[in-house]
Amino acid sequence: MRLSAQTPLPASVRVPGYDRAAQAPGIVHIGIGAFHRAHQALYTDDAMGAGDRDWGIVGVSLRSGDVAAQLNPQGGLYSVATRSAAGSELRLIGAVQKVLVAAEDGQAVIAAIAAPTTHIVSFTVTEKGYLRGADGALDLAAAMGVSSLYRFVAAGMVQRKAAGLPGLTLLSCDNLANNGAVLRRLMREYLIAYHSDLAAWFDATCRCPATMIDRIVPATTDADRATIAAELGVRDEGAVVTEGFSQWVIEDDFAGPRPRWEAVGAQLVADVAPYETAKLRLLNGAHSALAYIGLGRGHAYVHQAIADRAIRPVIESLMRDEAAPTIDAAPGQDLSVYADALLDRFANPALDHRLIQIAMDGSQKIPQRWLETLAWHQRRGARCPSLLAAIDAWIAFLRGGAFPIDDPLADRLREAVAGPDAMTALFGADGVLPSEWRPE
Ligand code: CS2
Repeated sequence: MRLSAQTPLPASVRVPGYDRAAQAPGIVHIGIGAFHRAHQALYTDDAMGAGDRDWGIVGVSLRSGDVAAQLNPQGGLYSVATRSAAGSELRLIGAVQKVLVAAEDGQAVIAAIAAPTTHIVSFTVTEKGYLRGADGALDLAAAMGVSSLYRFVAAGMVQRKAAGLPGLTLLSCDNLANNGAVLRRLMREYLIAYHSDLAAWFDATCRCPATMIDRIVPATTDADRATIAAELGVRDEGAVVTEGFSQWVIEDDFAGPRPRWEAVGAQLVADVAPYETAKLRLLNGAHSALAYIGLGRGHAYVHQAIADRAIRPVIESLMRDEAAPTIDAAPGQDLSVYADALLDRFANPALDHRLIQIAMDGSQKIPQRWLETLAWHQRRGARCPSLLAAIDAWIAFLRGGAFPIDDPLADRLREAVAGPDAMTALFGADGVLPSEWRPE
């Protein structure tokens, strides 16, 4: 039997505390993977549980029909399993109403963005989904392609403007530095190239707040689905598995109404930068180092790599000695306590977070995770031995042939590491990832 609104569930499973059928869709979310389902959708579910109305989510997959096939037959319902050493907890999320596949039904996506009830379009499309070229500017050719978020958002905005509807809040929930400002700039570049008549309307009516989003959500496995089916008593093809920890810091700059996410644990602040930078350089920086160093030493999971006595001190020093000093902490933000908490989260034995999943798309992740820290220290005449060890491990990973290289720049990376000076070919002025940091 398959999960649906009609299936009886064990009393231990928490269910949505509001009338799902009575909610209008208020959010269109592009890139509805496991992360969105375990994070933003859960906060929105909580907000509706606390009394907010009409914040149903229309999920969009740009290309793959997988999530639509998982969720639509279940009326959008799915469960989130929270796992820690202390035990596991299961709850049902009702915020997602349906999932559209842009490659199959682009008109429905555009109509959802243009709907008068929609106020927010949010994104988890991963770093590469923003379609930036090597210089950081929008890759205009790619942005005309089939998996371009910009095409759909712009087409929805054309209809909104024509109908005299208000502008939108475009909410990036990806691990980019200054994700709000980056999305605003790229969206403008797209409009100026292809819909110049919309640019002024976009500037005047739309907002792109920055966010820091944090929750470790490994890809769901068949084994996870089987365990959850045993707990639920029915099959849930859309189930996600995550840790207990969750954090969401959002710049309070919206074009119109929004859910009261601050009433259910999110932090609405004036400046997200200190949180975002700390998260990218400590958490994500350590994650990528764990991935490449860990895989090189034969580990499969994050909890195994952090338990390795040859790796743990490198990760500790990467976070405490190299990344933390580069951050201007916000009042009350204690980076030493943050690093302690991260070490515990990495060690979570109940979560099998695959290193190979984190190793994906290194070219898109490494600049904001490692290179900004390296540049900061280089300007002060200092070196970062732990980050340099991580870079060596990345180069060994790219050279090794033991794992497939899943990266939009895979060919250029392979070519760069085949030569005698991989460092310069990767990071030099004409390298694959030119940065302010220069290898010495
Ligand atoms: C990870 C992130 O896959 C990765 O690159 O570093 O997905 C990480 O788990 C999240 O950002 C945690 O919030």
